[in-house]
Amino acid sequence: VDAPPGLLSDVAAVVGPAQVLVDPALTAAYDTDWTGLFRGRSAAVVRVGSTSELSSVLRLCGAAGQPVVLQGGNTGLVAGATPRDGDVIVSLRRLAHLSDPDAGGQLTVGAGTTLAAVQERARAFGWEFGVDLAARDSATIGGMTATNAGGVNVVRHGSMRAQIRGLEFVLADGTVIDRLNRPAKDNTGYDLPDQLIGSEGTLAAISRIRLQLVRPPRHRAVALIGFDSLAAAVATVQLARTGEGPQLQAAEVMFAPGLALVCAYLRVAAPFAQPPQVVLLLEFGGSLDPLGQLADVVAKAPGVGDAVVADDSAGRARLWRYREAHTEMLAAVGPPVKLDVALPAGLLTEGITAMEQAAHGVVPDSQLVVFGHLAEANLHVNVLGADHAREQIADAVLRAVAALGGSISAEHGVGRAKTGWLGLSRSPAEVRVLRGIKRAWDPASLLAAGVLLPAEVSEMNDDSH
Ligand code: 2HG
Ligand code: ZN
Repeated sequence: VDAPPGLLSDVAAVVGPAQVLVDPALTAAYDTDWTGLFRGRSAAVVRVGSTSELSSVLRLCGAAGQPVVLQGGNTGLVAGATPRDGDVIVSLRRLAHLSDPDAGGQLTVGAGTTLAAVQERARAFGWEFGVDLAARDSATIGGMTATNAGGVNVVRHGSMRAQIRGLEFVLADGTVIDRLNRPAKDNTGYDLPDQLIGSEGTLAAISRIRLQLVRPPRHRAVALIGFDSLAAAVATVQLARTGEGPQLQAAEVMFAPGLALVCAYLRVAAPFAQPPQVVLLLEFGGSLDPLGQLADVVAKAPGVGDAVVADDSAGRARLWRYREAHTEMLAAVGPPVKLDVALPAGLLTEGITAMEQAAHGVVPDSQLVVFGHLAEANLHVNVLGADHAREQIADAVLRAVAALGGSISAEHGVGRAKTGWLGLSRSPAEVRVLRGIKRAWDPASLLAAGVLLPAEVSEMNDDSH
């Protein structure tokens, strides 16, 4: 599918011909999602270099009725930034300028700034960014804002939403709205930046973000703790959250099968001689050395098998690697069916059993690799060995989660991959409101068409597809 005649040359006149890619060899990396499972043939990739270029490009596309997909680091896991055939991809990666933090720890960054660049700048000024995740070298702050990314420190600092003080954004018709430096208090109606956080590129293009940094803890310690039941690990997280003194920074869970695959993939020794069923990674940080606190938690926790602790940075990184390498490992041995669910806090064990039964009901010898953010009961469920039944596996597992009152997407978003199941987490009344919001922002429905909201015809029965 080609773009309307003349559109690409008009766009090239704005951004420069070198920033308009049409050669499939060059567009392939933008056309394909991170998992390699989703692909569209874009009409062009347009790499904008400033807010005003972004505005002009959206104005030209809008006037030509050209559908647009916004893309940052292309590390998303639900194909929210993947084009349909004929879409124009507007890449925001060149919007990568960032300011130094001010005395209060706020800084303004372009949407294309990577998470790693923000972390580095923050550190250089004695600050830290409150969100961290494994894709830090490629994931951009714009994409993380558009998806309200979570990551491993949500238990301490919240998700992206909690770090954002203001946004500059561009409407589908090219209008620029600057809500970057708004007053600390401002109750003058609907909060537009807040509506864009988690909108997955369907409402407007986020061009700049005002972030609030946090103070880093002076000392950190990480422990891997082995348990024979998930319930014991959950009880330990409760214990770890309640103490005074050093704060819980992360509480990540892994299970024996995933950990074994990670060790084989990384060619490293297992952390424990006797592999426990459940492994909890706890990180504490504080102005005082948290080792004592960690030892205390381990001593008081129920059903602890074994534990390893590190407080030097190399040792901490070594323990984190077991957890962070899960996604890479899965991509290498998969690609798996990727699901990202949240369960009601009290139903974790039951939820895992229900998800296993659901998957095995479709493909009896499929393998579930489960890990995730235990404090939020957010489990990443990656199903291997089910290539021929991806949709059916996803359907069965997500229905099992919804039946328990869980969310079908805890942090990765809905994208194109999960639209068919939106009705499992959102009522028809809610979906009607979401559609109204979409129409208000993007009346011609040119931004990320087919992302987040299922096709209009299914509105009558949003929980079936
Ligand atoms: C993580 O927590 C990410 O590492 C990715 O959300 C999870 O690969 C996944 O399923
Ligand atoms: Zn995650």
